[in-house]
Amino acid sequence: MTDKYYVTTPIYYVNGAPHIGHAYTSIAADVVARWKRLEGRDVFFLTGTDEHGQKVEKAAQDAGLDPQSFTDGVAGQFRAMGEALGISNDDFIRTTEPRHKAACTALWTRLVEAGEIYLGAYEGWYAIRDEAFYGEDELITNAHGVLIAPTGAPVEWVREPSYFFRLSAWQDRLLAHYEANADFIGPGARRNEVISFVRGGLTDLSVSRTSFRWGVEVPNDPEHVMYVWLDALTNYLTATGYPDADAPRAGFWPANLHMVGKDIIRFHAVYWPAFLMAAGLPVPRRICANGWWTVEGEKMSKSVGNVIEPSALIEEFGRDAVRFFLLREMPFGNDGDYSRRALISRLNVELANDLGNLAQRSLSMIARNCEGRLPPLPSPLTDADAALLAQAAALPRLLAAAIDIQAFHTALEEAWRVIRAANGYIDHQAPWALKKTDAVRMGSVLRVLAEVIRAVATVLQPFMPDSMARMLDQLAVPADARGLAALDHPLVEGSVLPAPQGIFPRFVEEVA
Ligand code: ME8
Repeated sequence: MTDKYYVTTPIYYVNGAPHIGHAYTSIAADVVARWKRLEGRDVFFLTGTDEHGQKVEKAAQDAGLDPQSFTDGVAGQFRAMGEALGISNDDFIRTTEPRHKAACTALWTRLVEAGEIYLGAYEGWYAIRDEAFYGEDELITNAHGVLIAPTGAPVEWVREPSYFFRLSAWQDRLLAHYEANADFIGPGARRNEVISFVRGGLTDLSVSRTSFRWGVEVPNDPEHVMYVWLDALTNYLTATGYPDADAPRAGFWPANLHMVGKDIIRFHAVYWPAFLMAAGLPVPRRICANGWWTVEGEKMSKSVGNVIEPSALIEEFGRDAVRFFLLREMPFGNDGDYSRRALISRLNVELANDLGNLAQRSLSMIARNCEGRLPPLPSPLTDADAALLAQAAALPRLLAAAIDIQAFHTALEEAWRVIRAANGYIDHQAPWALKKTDAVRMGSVLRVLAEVIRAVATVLQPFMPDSMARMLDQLAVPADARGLAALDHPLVEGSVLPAPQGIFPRFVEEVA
């Protein structure tokens, strides 16, 4: 198996500012990227912005700006969101970059040469908000008797010359691919949804537009710009240097994982593999869709005025608390609700009480009673020592299995099972009492705890990079010994630990 691992986020539309929905998918992909690096894989992690199409063009017009200056501004906000959240992407792609236009042109040309694209005329419904075509049978009538998309987006009748991609010809090959690759789409509910959509029959897809200009020009026919989804999906190839087979990152294709929201699974699991197969290129290994966040029970929307901006949350609670909350609160794949109360409760109970106190209690006893030096491991281990150490040693395996199916909440539950067991162990062993009766055993208990905290902090680095780095600093773990493989070796007896400092303070809500 190659040690390369390529993971992506969706590229976000620059029609408006980032919110916690965008933050969520980026954090999830970031955890995967960081986890794979801990495993020692050669990771390429891509995020970026989707800057063409009618929706962005319209947003620029509304803002009174030309599309390029408008997208420059909003792309900057997405970049800043990533930095504020600690997203460890290796590249940030913008679809208005020359490298991307070159990749789109190359892919288009290849599809034309393969006979997969032909010129025709499109007549039908289009939703600018979704940048999607809908069949009449998919539309619904709203309370005012107006036809709208199944997503609720307004639709308009479009009639224009258009190039088509022979999607209908790929139906059987797509179904065969889903059948042969059970992990291609996750979670299971989304897989079933995609399979039944494809079984329902595919029609050829309109892949160019002539009624506006803000897009990548079709080669040899500049009246047309490419359909924004063909343009957007190609970003994943662009970043590997496509079409240059000798580009430094060419070896990262096919991607291991496209992390997306459930709203865009069809584009990724149907259109994208069809384009790739038609161009004779390998398809990604897996597409995993997250559910949707509502806010205090309501759909997040600008008109309701309940949009939660990641920057405001980070400022108030800190980036690691926000990362932890979003991944812990919502079983990945399901929908979830953001509420301030739930966030504060998880922060105080799971971070401050369970994990923060465990580290603070253990490390401050080492500081006070062991001259700040790491005591020796017990020899022999008691049953309680062995049981707790074994639980901690199983963490890398358990988390790897959960993260490979993007079950982030399960990964965190596994870690918390060990944290709670360690809190039970410390209460039961009562090292503060041993101090007077058996100082050697007290040291042994604290050392077992130090090993467990180190294992927990190591596996939680992808979720909470800053605070877990501080926790590992407090255990004097060298920077080059923070990968999963380092857990095979115990900490160094006698090492001098820096003075412990609380990592997760309790959050006290100010009463007005
Ligand atoms: O769809 N809850 O961009 P986009 C959870 N440009 N996730 C959410 C969310 C919410 N309330 N709102 C948004 C596009 N997301 C295209 C993608 S990829 C080649 C092109 C997340 O700005 C979720 O991942 O509308 C969703 O798929 C993505 O943001 C959509 O971002």
